[in-house]
Amino acid sequence: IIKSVAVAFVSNIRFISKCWTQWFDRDDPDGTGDWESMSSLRGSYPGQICDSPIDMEVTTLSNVPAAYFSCFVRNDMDSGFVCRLSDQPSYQCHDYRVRFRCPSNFCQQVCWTGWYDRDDPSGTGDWELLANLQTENLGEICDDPVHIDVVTKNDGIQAFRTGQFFHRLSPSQGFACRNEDQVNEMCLDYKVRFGCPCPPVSPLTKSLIRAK
Ligand SMILES: [Ca+2]
Ligand SMILES: [Ca+2]
Repeated sequence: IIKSVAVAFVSNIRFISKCWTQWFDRDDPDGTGDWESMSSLRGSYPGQICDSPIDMEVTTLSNVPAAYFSCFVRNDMDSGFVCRLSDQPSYQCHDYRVRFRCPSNFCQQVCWTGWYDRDDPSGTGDWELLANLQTENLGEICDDPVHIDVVTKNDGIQAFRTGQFFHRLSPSQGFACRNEDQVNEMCLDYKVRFGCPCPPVSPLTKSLIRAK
């Protein structure tokens, strides 16, 4: 009986998705707390979290599970994670990070393009729209990207960490920063890349990979 239970356990394990997102740490615990809520994460990392996560993991940046602590106003897969200073006896939160387990098809076959920087913010802003990039780089970017990554050109800082306001930021439209939307009326110079579904691997390529 023990053996059959063990076999059932092992065979179930195979069906548990290993598709974890990267760790997300979009906020620091200053201000009112550490806000890693689902809505803000989806805004900061468009396309990088599946629509219906099946698990969530929260740890401090030094890898201590959040379960070791308590008093979180949000801590579930629908809302994400929020630690409010005002809920803590010490009026302090650790700096937490969050990742999600997604259905396995979410992880399969995403291929990133190279980086693109077609514009400088000297005119009306920094325009890195998908349609322009597709036209100017024929055949290099798929029709319907599923992810977008935007960082500053010089320092590689994630766009959302700069504090600037963006006119467009999505895998389907690309990126645009308008100077008129900024406090100092000047966008930084950004570069973008897109995550596309990978082309299918032919049977010949598969057998070559296996032979290596
Ligand atoms: Ca954090
Ligand atoms: Ca640019």
